[in-house]
Amino acid sequence: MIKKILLIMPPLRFETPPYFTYSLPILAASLEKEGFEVEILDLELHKTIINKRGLTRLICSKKFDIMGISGLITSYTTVQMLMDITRKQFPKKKIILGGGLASSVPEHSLKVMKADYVVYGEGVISTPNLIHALNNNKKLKNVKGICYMSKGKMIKTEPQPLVRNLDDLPRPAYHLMDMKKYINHYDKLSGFRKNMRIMTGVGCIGQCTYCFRICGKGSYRLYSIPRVIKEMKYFIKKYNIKHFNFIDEEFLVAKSRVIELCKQMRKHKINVTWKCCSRVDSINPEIVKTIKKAGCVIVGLGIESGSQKILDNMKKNVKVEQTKKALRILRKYNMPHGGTMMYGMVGENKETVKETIRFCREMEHDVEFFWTTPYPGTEIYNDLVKQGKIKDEKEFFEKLSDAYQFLINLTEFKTDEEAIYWKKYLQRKIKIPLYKKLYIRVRDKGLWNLDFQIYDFMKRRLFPEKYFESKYTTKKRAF
Ligand code: B12
Ligand code: SF4
Repeated sequence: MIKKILLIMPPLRFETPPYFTYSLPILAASLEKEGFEVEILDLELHKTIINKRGLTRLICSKKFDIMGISGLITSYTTVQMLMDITRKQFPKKKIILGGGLASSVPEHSLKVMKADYVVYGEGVISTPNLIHALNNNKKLKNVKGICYMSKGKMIKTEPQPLVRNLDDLPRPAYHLMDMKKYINHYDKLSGFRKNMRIMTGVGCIGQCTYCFRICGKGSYRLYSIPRVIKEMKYFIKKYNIKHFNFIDEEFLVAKSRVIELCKQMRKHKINVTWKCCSRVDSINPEIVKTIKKAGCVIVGLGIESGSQKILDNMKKNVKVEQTKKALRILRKYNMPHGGTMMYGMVGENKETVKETIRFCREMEHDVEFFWTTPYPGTEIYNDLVKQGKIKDEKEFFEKLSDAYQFLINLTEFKTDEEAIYWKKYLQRKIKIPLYKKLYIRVRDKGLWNLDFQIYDFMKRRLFPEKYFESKYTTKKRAF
């Protein structure tokens, strides 16, 4: 009889402070609601012992009837290590895999990694249903949203319909997490000591070819405003949180809701700063003015490229002109912003590189470019498989990381060397003129009379911890 469930989250990154992830607290809450005993082992809090010996000792110290392991595809090696250790130490215990890794490669998870069951997609209904079925010897084929092996073949049951109203989900099981460990650390971007990640919705309406949607297409759903306010108040009261990071993929897309949320934040005297992410086509003057007034101090944008051809290949459904407009609006209202960029997309060539250079110079946009990385489950990955370019899946998954490194050449450049050369060329051609411009402006205008964009950029680099606490003194605007 399965009663005790041990859920494990592999570490996300080794060099950063503990990162709070909602995946397991949400899953655990739905399991507890069904009467199971749950323990969460978040390896983000045990980064120094992620080796065979350390993990063996840790796992052997736990009591459980079944184990569930989460993780993104980038945690492939750690997940495999965890499974191997568990198999050796507890040969009779069953292992369920879920989350980004298992949902994107269910067959590989069962056949190669040797998981007993995969829960794909949302998991909050499928996982308790799976365990009930195991406890009662019920047929697994009737449990939606899972995969398992039968007679050497993978059986994938029909998808579990999503919980449409997120408020119906139980509150994340914060009591199973050592919350203070995620809060009292320095955040590189915000500089605040007391900051917390918070989620007001999941999913996205986009269809980008390099993006994997764990819960499938059409999975965009939101928590209600009263629920978000309640959650923010809880964190402020209990942990004295001063800065929130909204982790929704698409925070600004539902404009009227954002405006109402901001209004409610002010009404409830939620005096915190916050960060959110947005597509460029969600930016307009009204929304920027509103979020700024409600405490937003930085907007993360997914710009990705300055070439229309590349944006079209990504199925980004955005025009370069829209991006420029969004940047101008943000700068006009003195709203700091990020803007991730990608290099190496299918179709990338000298011309698209030059278009991106022109874009970045014109918009004074200088960031590190990510390598376009074909994560499994995405359209660009599936195309590579069709073209026979992924010879050994396991070897490929083991190499997947944060997209800071070159992995596979998707571009029109004939060789890997050429593709790598043009990335360096791109970064150099953007950086050097921008730094020269900065030097000339400092020389001619003085440090305190720079336009907003440059001033903002310098402060972020030089004094990250002071970044959000100071008022911008310059009245001059870039656009
Ligand atoms: C916040 C976020 C981040 C955060 C933190 C990641 C994290 N661990 O939470 C940051 C910014 C650090 C990040 C980084 C990256 N991310 Co990210 N990220 C997200 C985002 C937007 C939300 C994740 C989240 O918290 N969701 C909410 C929770 C509740 O949902 P969930 O995690 O899916 O969990 C549910 C189910 O999956 C299931 N479940 C989860 N675990 C388990 C375990 C078991 C046993 C079971 C049964 C069920 C189960 O139940 C949960 C409750 O419903 C997602 C997009 C998305 N919508 O999921 C992308 C996403 C997870 N990220 C992704 C990627 C590719 C990355 C990067 C590689 C990007 C990059 N190029 O650098 C890096 C990887 C970093 C690293 N070193 O590994 C991909 C994952 C693809 C994959 N196949 O794994 C996603 C899906 C984005 C995308 N659309 O492609 N990311
Ligand atoms: S990349 Fe961003 S906009 Fe595109 S589908 Fe993914 S989350 Fe949505």
